[in-house]
Amino acid sequence: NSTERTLVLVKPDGVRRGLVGEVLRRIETKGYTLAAVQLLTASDDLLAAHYAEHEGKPFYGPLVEFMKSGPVVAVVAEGQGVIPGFRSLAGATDPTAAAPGTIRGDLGRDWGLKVQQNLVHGSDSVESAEREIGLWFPGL
Ligand code: DAT
Ligand code: MG
Repeated sequence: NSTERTLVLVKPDGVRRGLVGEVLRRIETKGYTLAAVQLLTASDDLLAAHYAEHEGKPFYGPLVEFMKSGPVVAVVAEGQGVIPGFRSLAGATDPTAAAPGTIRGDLGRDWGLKVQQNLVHGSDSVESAEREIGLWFPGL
């Protein structure tokens, strides 16, 4: 339970809907620290590397297209247990199934919703976090 870092992305739907501040507020009020924040539109190469584990799955193409559809906010958050802790704040992958109180559960919409439009990404392990931080923040 020592201090660790995770990569959070506010996805294009979250940026378009003006929810960047709300996501950062939840990270900060939980007690995590923001170590880096950047607004950018991701390239094909960056997204291919970021989502390499999902290459070949049926949702991979739509996922990458969606992630390129507008700017995202990339965040490095720091704190005790922040990797599972942020995933717990985010809630279940499918916003229609995510519990109330979570980012996806409170803010996800269920009309016309695609699963990839689930507002946020959070790293799922120490190894993924270090790999993803290196991709989105080279040199950090
Ligand atoms: P998570 O973002 O909760 O870590 P994941 O790593 O399994 O979920 O999948 C990455 C993203 O891909 C996820 O945020 C949304 C999309 N996705 C996952 N499963 C999907 C599915 N069955 N249909 C459509 N999109 C999916
Ligand atoms: Mg994942």
